[in-house]
Amino acid sequence: MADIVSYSREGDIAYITIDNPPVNALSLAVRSGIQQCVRRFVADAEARAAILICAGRTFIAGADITEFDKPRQDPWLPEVIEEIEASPKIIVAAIHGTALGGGLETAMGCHYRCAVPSAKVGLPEVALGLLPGATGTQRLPRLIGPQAALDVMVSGKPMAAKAARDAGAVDHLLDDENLRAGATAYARKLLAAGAKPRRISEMSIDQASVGAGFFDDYRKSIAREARGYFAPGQIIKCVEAAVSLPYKDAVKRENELFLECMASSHSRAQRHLFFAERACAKVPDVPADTPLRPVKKVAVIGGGTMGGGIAMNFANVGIPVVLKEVNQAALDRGLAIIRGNYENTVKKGRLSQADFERCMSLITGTLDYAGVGDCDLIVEAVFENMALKKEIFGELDRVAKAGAILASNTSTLDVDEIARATRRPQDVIGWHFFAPANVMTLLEIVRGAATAKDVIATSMAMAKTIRKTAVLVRVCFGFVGNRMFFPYVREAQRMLLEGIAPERIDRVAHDWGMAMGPHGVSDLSGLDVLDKVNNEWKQKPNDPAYCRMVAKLTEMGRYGQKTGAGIYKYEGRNALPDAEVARIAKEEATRLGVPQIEVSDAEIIERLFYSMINEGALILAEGMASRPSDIDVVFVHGYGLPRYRGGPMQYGDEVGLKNVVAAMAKYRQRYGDLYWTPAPLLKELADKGSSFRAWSEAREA
Ligand code: 3H9
Repeated sequence: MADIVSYSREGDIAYITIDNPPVNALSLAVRSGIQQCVRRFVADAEARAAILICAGRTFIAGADITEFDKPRQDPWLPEVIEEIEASPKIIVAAIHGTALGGGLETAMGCHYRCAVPSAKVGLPEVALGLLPGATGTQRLPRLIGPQAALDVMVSGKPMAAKAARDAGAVDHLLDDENLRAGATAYARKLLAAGAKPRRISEMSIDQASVGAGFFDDYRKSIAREARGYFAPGQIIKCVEAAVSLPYKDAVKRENELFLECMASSHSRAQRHLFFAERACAKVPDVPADTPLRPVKKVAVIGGGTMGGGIAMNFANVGIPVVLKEVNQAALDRGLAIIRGNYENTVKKGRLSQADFERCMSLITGTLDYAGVGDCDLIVEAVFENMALKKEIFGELDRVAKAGAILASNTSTLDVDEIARATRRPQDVIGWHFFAPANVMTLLEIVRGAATAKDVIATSMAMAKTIRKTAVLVRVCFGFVGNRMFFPYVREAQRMLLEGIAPERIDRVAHDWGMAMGPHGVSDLSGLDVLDKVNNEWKQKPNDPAYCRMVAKLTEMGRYGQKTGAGIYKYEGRNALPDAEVARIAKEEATRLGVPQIEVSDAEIIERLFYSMINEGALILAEGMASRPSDIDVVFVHGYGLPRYRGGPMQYGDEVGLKNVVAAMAKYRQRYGDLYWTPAPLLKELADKGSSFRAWSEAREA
């Protein structure tokens, strides 16, 4: 096997080549390899310059994230970078692919940086709840100025090579993609010009740009986006240290702040999600090399808000879509909504006029089922009614070409029953989009009992094509997301009856990190919709108080935001507490014998989330989701859970399953067995002092 880091020389140019697929992450072997090669270069009298270059698809993509949960092993990256920089002979970083995190930090330890035009550089540590802890927070502000460096580090967004060169993060943009030849020519040019090692740590920082109040203003400017997150504030502190302390002291400070990030629950959660989002693309019993069915043309049945949003996803990536509606007026309305959505995006400057026209030209309409006969994928997106869906699938069975994938955008219904309306259940699958379908990143893909493996593989691949994060689940009422969301809403509803103000429940959930509290979300989705779902649920809990206020307010025509009143009353989109709702809740509570109680904020969180976690444990034991981390991806992408919580199952692990079960015991005593009996898997793991993660790792091993 070739060395992970190797040293070679051609004439007076040495090459330090890293070859650690897939992304040249800075594992221990890479760090020591670089260190040894740098020492060899320094000692090599024939070598006048070295080029640090990577094999494979990319320059170093950062520290090896898999090592973060293990004890630290030396040489630690900052030491290696210091050694690179200390070299008395010049070292040039040759960048292709993505130089990210520790990768860019390593490149900034080099004396010069060149990049091919397609390369990108960035410091995305913030997305992992971390900061660039290998001197990145000290070097980048010296190279491109404090403000620009903060923007790069706080957003985590990579810069394209040209922008990086213009900003000063990269010194030289190569003419073409020929990395080795270009970097060699650049190194020779530097030598010819008598270039000396240029050490960023010795550069001064642009103090003038950092006036009084600069950092406070910066904090304010990111407050909304960074709400609840730990790392952005730490990054700002690092840059404050960069401008106010000598380099060495500031590096020490960076290290302290980095270790605080590393030890935070936020970083554990965000690192968990990094791997969770990659794991969910892998289906245990569907091999990665399963041949895919070609998807060149798509049909969407139903041009309502959901159908329109779904159609946009395909048009956005250049796939022609036929929208099928029942009459011309409905079709015109559907196409007008799509046009309006695109026009808004153009107005906001996020879509060019040409792209708008291209997208619109890809979407056509039809009133006849025959119009979808040549489509490779047909997504039904009519409202949630089994009889209607079965009728449509019967039609599709008649008109769709052989091998077409027939997908239902159902949020709760039995995909197997829908499949039975056709003579090709192997081609039928659920594609559960989340509203607004052109914006939300989650796609729950529901495999039926008979769904063919290549239909699953093609669906997962198509999800990626239309830039969705797909999670594969099995058939049960509400699938994974909604099934776990029901207990959350159930508890929020119960608390309403118990006399707890909805705005307080929502505030506590929001402070915990939810994009919106349960009552606000219920009003947004529509109480009538929730009520309909409850009524369709064959195994609805036998409890007259279950979601009583949803039913009551629906009866009163208070459907939520769309009718200007629901749990809240609305002035535009502004939700206002409504004394009338409090009165009705009290009246219903009296009728149902629900006592009025006081609860702590901690209880609100426990009841909302532990009920959800318990349902998750049932789902895992039943095999409805493949992994706890898949469930976490569903909630972060589809239900507004903050990334820094990592999802409900990760949150359970973080709290400790023992503590979850202990809290549930309290509520079981108060409310009885119906809702608060711990799922056998949850109890078993809690008793063993184990976690969902450990359970999952043992199963995958
Ligand atoms: C850091 O650098 C800290 C320092 O500041 C301080 C240290 C003291 N480590 O995404 P893909 C795996 S923090 C380990 O599917 P793509 C990934 O899990 C780091 N593994 O490919 C996957 O494995 P599998 C800062 C990693 O082409 C495989 O590689 N850097 C790492 O769509 C392919 O990945 C970052 O945050 C890693 N660093 O995208 C960059 N990176 O095949 C993180 C990837 O088994 N990485 N893997 O599922 C990325 O953003 C993308 O992976 C990248 C490629 C853009 C590079």
